[in-house]
Amino acid sequence: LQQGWFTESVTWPGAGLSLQVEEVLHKEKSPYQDIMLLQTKSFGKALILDNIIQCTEFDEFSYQEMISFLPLCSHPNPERVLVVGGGDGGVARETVKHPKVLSVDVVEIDERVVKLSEQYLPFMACGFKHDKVTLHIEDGFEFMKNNAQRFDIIITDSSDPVGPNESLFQKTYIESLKRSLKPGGIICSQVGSIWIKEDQDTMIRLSKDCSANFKKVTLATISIPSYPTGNISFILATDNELVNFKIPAYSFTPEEMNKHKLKHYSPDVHSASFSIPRFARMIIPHI
Ligand code: AAT
Repeated sequence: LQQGWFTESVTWPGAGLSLQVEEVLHKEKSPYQDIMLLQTKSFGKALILDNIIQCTEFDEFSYQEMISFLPLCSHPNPERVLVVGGGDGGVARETVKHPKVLSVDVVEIDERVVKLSEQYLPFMACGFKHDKVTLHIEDGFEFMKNNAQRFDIIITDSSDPVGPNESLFQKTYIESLKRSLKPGGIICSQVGSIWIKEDQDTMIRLSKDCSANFKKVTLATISIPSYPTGNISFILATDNELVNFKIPAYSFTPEEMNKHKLKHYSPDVHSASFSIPRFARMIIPHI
């Protein structure tokens, strides 16, 4: 921490994203990663793992709502949901809002992320309290090996491909996602920013691996100020040819959106997020 600022730069070569820090609330080294909780000046509380911002109180809703409802609302009957990562509870909190969801299994590798989120980020960790949610402290990859053909939706809410999560971005990972899906299921994984060369390379590789395993593969992109470049993108894939990602199979009514306090996702934002700038379309084939 230099002069009261935290800078994330590992994920954005040659540039940095800085947040002004009022207080370091907690700092520790877990068996998996360095964990830091910060009280920032304008983004509220922030969770940092291995010097990478995972979420901030100010804008986490954007990421959590979109990574959840893009796949859920593209599926005609998303009853069984698996979340790989997501130890802060934010994706659990969102996914249970979909009326067809019966169960959500969250598989987080690092128990300390869960415990510290319960302590410092209760507005997200509240997701774990819901009856439909089951938390497993385990490697997502290992969990899927023992759970074939079980899920309608698998959301990879994982850290970036550095450190313990590198395996989540490999070909064998896509194959195991496919094995754990029920017929017609949908996967959705965060893949970083369309503006960052290293992330583009991940997207190129993953879109190719997804195309080898699924009939339909596409990319969605959203804006979020606390991730590098203010952008994060998701790869979605399915074997269900009836799925048209751009047109939600289930549209929340305005009443439902108010009831669930949705702040970013709506049926029209769903459709718009699949409109990708030309430069990215040209770089990333198969989407
Ligand atoms: N919703 C917050 C955003 C995240 S959290 C990523 C979580 O994935 C972390 O809690 C991490 O401990 C967990 N994780 C990493 N590897 C595994 C694994 N193999 N199995 C299960 N959980 C894992 C993502 C932030 C995106 C950052 C964008 N720059």
